[in-house]
Amino acid sequence: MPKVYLLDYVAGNVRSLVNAIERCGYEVEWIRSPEDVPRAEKLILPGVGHFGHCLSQLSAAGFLPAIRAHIDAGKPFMGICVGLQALFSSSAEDPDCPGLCLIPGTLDRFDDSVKAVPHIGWNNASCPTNPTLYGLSPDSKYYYVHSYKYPYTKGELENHGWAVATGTYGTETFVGAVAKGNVLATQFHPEKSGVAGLRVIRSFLDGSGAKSLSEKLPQESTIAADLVPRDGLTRRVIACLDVRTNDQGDLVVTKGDQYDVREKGSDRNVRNLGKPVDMAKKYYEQGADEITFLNITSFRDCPVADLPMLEILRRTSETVFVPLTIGGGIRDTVDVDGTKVSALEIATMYFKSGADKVSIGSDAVIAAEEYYNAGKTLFGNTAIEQISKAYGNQAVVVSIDPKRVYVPKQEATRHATIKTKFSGPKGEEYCWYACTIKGGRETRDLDVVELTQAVEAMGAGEILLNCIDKDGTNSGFDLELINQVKGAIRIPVIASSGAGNPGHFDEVFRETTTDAALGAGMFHRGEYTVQQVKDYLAEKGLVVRKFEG
Ligand code: 1PR
Repeated sequence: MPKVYLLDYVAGNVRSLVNAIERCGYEVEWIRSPEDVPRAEKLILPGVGHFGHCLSQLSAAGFLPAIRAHIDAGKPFMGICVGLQALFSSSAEDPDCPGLCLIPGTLDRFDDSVKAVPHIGWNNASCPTNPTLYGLSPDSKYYYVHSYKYPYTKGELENHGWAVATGTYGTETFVGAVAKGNVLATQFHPEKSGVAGLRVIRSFLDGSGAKSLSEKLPQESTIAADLVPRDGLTRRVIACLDVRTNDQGDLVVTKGDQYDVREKGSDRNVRNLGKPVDMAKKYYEQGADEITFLNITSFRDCPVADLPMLEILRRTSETVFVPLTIGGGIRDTVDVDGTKVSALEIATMYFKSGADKVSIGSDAVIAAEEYYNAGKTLFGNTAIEQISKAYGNQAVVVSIDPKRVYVPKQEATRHATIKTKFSGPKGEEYCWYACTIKGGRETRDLDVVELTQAVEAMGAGEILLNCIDKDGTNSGFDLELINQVKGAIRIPVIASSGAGNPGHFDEVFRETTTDAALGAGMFHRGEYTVQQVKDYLAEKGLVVRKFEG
């Protein structure tokens, strides 16, 4: 098998990249010290997390001169995400830390005054001077997850010989990929961009991308006047699999009604809807933009390193090339032999097994309570802070399980209330949403506004917003809840709970500013496919990613 060399400089999630490279027929060899760089013919620099963290690790380990020498020697080089950002001179994310300075310019942060940041989801990488650059296609979408970007100015990079592909988020057009000579760099994650992304990796590995580039140098005159892609970020549709062991000891996908996952009959068996790995693959093939696994019971009767979800992730990430999130049990814990295991160590195991994001539930509620008790002080020791520092904010999702609490008037509670269209059992016109822990078993005196603002301050990158009242009811999302949370924070929100048909997805995207929507039961029961939901949204004029088989 031909080889490609991957630079190993920081703990990051590179498992999916390795899987994608192997899928393209290449073998990965790791470069662990600068002395090894010269033996690499093709070198990939995966970038995870924070610009300063990444560049200072590279610099401290002595990699920067070796990377420069590799590029100067004309050998193939590919940078991904922060690996693209590293090519620039600097970033506002860490102004004191210099980049490789191959491209003069400073990255800045997306404006979050009117849109969620990080920019998470599927967007364009369109190159008007060379539409099929490295296998890119103007009709395909690519998976991005980043808060900092290089703003695109027509002709600026092209005048220095770079071919540039762009995406547009809100009114901001940014550099999605650059290529020149032996160098390709993508802001998006090709390894998480389905078949469209695999095409880019393959064209780098087999050299066809660089060849087509040298045949077609960018000309400023050929840059289309209307560079802004027609549609930009798509509406994300996520399939969620709640996983637990059933009474026979098998790991199954289940689904509750308002979190009760047992059958209604007298035997009260855990509802078994299928096998996790098979179902994840099925949803990927139906066009799901992401897959979320929630381990809804702890598997604490086995050593942490043998957690069954690790194996599920390993197997899923071999065939599913969209982002994978894993939740459940991510907190400091004690292993069966008495060893303390931190939430960061558990997250690391999940990332190494193929997860792209971890989702934290109960532990986030406890951390938020402590944050308020300490007068909104951050100590840097929570799971959210530690994991987001090591892997970047985008890797940390907070999953919330709220329940409605009705009150007759706003003054009846200290919590953030809304006036609801659906009055309570005693005709109450107001409600607030109480956070729960342990899968809804325990309700806390903390509302969703308090929780989401606290975890945003700690460094969470996204909110998975469930709703116990709506879960499994097929009656549509709780639009009031979603609007309240969206009004409170800047990070993206995934609406969850209640989806029963494609119309509910259309409704939540139109009546709220949610960034993504998630369904479970309607997919598991085979009532609708993800593809049907997306077709419906497209018919209604919403932009979705089409699955490329
Ligand atoms: O607290 O960090 O260990 O995390 C536990 C995780 O497990 C949390 O994310 C919590 O939401 C989840 N969880 C715990 N118990 C249950 C349960 O159902 N008994 N599932 C549970 C939560 C909710 C959604 C569901 C949507 C959509 N499931 O993920 O998929 O509500 O369903 P629908 O479209 O069929 O309505 P920790």
